[in-house]
Amino acid sequence: MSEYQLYCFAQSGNAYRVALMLNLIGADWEPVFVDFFVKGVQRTTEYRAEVNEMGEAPVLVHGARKLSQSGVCMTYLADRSGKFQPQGEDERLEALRWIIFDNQKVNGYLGPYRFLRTLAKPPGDPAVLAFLKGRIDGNLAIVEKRLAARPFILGERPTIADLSLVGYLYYPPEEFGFDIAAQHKNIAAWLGRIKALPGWKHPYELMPGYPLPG
Ligand SMILES: N[C@@H](CCC(=O)N[C@@H](CS)C(=O)NCC(=O)O)C(=O)O
Repeated sequence: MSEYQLYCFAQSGNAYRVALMLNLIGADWEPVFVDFFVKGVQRTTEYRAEVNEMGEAPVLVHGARKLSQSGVCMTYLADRSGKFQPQGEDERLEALRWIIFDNQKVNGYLGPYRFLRTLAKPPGDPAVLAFLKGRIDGNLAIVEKRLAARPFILGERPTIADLSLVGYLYYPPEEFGFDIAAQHKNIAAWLGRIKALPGWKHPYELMPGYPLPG
């Protein structure tokens, strides 16, 4: 058995953060498929009792330890590997600030937007989609501005704050109905820098469950 197991599925940008980090740090890991769309395993009593009481993916398993919340999983991996780790109190707080902003307002809106637009059956209410799109545009503009002055979110080197913020950003533009990279040149360049890191893989290559069964 591999050292780490990650409960995940290909369409999950929340899980992708952790899968990508595991790959980038060269960890010995394997995915455990969460059948989110067909069986809805994350909603079962068993999953909530044995895997994650919050009913979510990702969950990172390391020996007897089970961690959820991608920000927590990445912090754990950064502390153990020394890679993508914010250095010192100021950087640690700054990374946490961007991870929370991301979870709530960047990928925290992008994930549900893409789900309601492209994956949910029936698709979401247009008024809800319009609300989310307004929030997404405003928050992507904040990230775009941040990246105008520095190559990575905290400065000169990539940290877990970057790996959090890229969560949904490599999925195909058709799934969102708009092209984030084409509309944000600093975000596009930053996505390119992260993509160039050794071990980078696309979410559909890294995690099981793509394509979805017809
Ligand atoms: N903030 C969490 C978000 C996790 C999350 O919402 N995961 C989704 C899958 S992408 C989920 O499992 N949702 C449960 C459900 O909708 O039933 C993280 O970063 O890990």
